[in-house]
Amino acid sequence: MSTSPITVVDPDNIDEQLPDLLEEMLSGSGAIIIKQAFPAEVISEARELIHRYTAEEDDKETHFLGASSDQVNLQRRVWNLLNKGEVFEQMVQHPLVMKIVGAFLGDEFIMGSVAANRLMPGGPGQEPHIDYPYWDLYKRSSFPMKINSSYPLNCQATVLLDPFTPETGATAFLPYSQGELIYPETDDRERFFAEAARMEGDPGDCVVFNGMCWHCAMPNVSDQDRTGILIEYLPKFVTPLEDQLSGVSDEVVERATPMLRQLMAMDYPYPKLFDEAEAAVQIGRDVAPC
Ligand SMILES: O=C(O)CCC(=O)C(=O)O
Ligand SMILES: [Fe+2]
Repeated sequence: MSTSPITVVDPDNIDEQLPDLLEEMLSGSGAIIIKQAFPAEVISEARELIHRYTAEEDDKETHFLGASSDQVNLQRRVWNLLNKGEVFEQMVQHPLVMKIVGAFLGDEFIMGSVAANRLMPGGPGQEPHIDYPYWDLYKRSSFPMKINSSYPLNCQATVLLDPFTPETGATAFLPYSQGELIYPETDDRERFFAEAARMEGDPGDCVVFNGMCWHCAMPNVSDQDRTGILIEYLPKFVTPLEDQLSGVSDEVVERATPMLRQLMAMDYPYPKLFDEAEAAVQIGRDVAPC
């Protein structure tokens, strides 16, 4: 019997299971998994592209590696994936993930970032952390008073391109830690590493989790790669992390589905120059929906 605390999504029973999945992410272990969300061809195409980009591109900005900044070449990032292969346009719109995230963050949710994290053999782990928009919550005074975990402003999806095992550096997370909404202190790390569970899985699996949950990539002590596609979903009103509107080519924009347009926040109107807008009533309960 598996001892993994991660609830497995049942695609055939999603409507009935959805309330439990949402509760699990908000107040339970913090993570759920869709087994074999993507077929082998999709995974191998994505993997080839990430290998090509990590070979061709210079080292990129990364984060949570303060203690190992001399090893960024062993934890390689590829950013702005919407512009780096049609396969990623499909990957960010998985119907089951859209359904879960839409219920978790509100159905006009957007995507803040889609990037790869390729952990090479010997690559270092990260510091335990929480994700954007909470990722610098250690600067507590820069956040609103009484900010708390009662509703989510982030939902992460990690698509596994390689086996995620304790040896390859499967993401570690501390079940239930999302409840407090605290950026882990240095003193919390010992407890974190002693009690953390791992997001283990096979290529093609997709782990969906609450970014308020303490987590981190772990050292890759194996002799194989460990690449994950990290997708960050946000409610409609949170500023995206990556500037997709500038970073994505016209070609991608032109073929974007309505879902992809929503994810890229293309039709989100704010900030807006109201002085230049049509003199019409746009907002209010009595305005007919457009
Ligand atoms: O690659 C991983 O295992 C996790 C990466 C992560 O949590 C992050 O970069 O925010
Ligand atoms: Fe993270």
